[in-house]
Amino acid sequence: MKLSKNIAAENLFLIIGDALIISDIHLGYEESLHKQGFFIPKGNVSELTHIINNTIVKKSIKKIILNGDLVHSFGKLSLKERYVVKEFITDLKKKVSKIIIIKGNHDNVLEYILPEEKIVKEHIIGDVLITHGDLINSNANKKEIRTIIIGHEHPSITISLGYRTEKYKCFLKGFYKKKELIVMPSCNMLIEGTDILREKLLSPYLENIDSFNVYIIGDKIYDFGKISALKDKMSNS
Ligand SMILES: [Mn+2]
Repeated sequence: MKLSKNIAAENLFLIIGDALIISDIHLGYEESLHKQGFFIPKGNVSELTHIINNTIVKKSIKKIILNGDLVHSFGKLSLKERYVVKEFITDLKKKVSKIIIIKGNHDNVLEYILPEEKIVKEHIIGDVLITHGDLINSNANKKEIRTIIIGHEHPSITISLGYRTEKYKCFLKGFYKKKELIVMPSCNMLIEGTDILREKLLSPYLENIDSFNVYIIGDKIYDFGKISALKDKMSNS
């Protein structure tokens, strides 16, 4: 689905030309749940890799932009986690000619795990600024920038249909100052995300999101209209 003039939402990702933007992979989240004693079936990362690879082929992707929080752990990574991260990047490099890694607030030790990679704070394509979204980027206020893409927030929304309630990941589109702002979901299927109608927002790019549009990710992407309208519907039902 087209979200903006040159930006399309595809599954949990965004596409600009031949670039695929992926946000909040949180590699190692599975292991952190195991450590806490939760039983989670393995294969979450290989499933994601499969979806990414299909998208690369289907959409003729040449460049991948990882928009922050590639890893989940804030601190030291276990050998297993380090291996998962290295393998993930090595695999991607076989599929595309360029990978850009944007630093997220979880990626404190990424430079040590991937010493051969350049890890950046942002990436600009034309008039689009791509940045993780935990901090306001100095380029965000530049007049050449017309659209800002962030992750970090992991937006999702709970929809109730009769007795059934389900949480869906979503994209948000609104404004930051006078610039178009697109918020991407976490592509990690184990991370449900922040319910944007009920929970406190994290990113400094987001204050009042009532005027934002919601795009729900289900079997395809659905335009659910404005948050304010959704709130009205919920309070009347
Ligand atoms: Mn983050």
